[in-house]
Amino acid sequence: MSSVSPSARSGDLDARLAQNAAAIETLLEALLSDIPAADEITRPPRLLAAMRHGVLGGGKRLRPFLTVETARLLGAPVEQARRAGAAVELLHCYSLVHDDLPAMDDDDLRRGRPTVHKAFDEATAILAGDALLTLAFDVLADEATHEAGAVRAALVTCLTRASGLGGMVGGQMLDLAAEGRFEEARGALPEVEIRQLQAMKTGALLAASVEIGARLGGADATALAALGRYGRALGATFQIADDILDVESDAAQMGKATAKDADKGKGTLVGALGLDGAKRERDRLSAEAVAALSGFGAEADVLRAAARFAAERKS
Ligand code: GRG
Repeated sequence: MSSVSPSARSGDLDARLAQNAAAIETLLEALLSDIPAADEITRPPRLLAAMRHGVLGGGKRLRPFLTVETARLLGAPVEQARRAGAAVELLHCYSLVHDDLPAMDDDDLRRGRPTVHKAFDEATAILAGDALLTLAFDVLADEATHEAGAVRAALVTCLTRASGLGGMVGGQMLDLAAEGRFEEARGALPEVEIRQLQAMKTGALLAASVEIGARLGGADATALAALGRYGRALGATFQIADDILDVESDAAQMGKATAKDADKGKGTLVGALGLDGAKRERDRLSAEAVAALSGFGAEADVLRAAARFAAERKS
């Protein structure tokens, strides 16, 4: 099995993102083929088509990029790193499919295309999300992702904790509550609660993308702690950049509706800190992510560049 080249540098971040995205696309395509996996009975064509619509042909693939590049830093085999990255991307795509549903954000556009419930129907979109979620754990639990059962179990636990009750799904629940869905609107959330909500809803999965790469590469406790700090700061950077883009960008640029947060009275750090304050905080968090990597050499430059990309991204 080949290792990912340790010679990558940050200057070519765009090229590295594109190269990683292409490799992940090929793998996702294979995982979503119409040939049933061992022990599956059949793959219903409409469900599979909806899953493929929700996953293939779009997205920055930032999460698998983080997994693969963190694993590369620690010398893990690239085939294993890509499988783990694909699992995270499948889970991310499930969250987008469900987030777009009428009962959630009710969006018609995602990645510049009709959302899954628009292209198919609501029941199919719910099931497509469910099946993407379970497929993500199927991929992590497979021996092809790592030969050691204990490592595979650690990857599964990491993704579960990041994406479930006390992570992304919990964060989504807090977000819906902040919109005043379940009680009378209660005014703007305090900044500390906004930060916690965002750490759960968006930050946890980005941090887990890094941690999964680190665990796959056999990181020791010191490296795990540093990469944990990096992942959490990068996740917070990414979300505050999203809040800023929601205000400053348009739907054509983002491939999804914008200006929705303020419309719904959602608590965002732009609301709490003002636009200029939010930009300063975004840049501070991005610098914090870079600083967390001080114990690594030039081979971590691509991760440093990813933290800057999270702050500076335009879509
Ligand atoms: C419905 C369980 C459930 C969870 C929803 C992820 C999420 C939680 C909602 C998405 C809403 C949203 C726009 C959050 C802001 C940050 C974010 C996750 C943006 C989308 O991620 P990108 O920019 O998307 O990486 P691509 O399309 O590039 O993969």
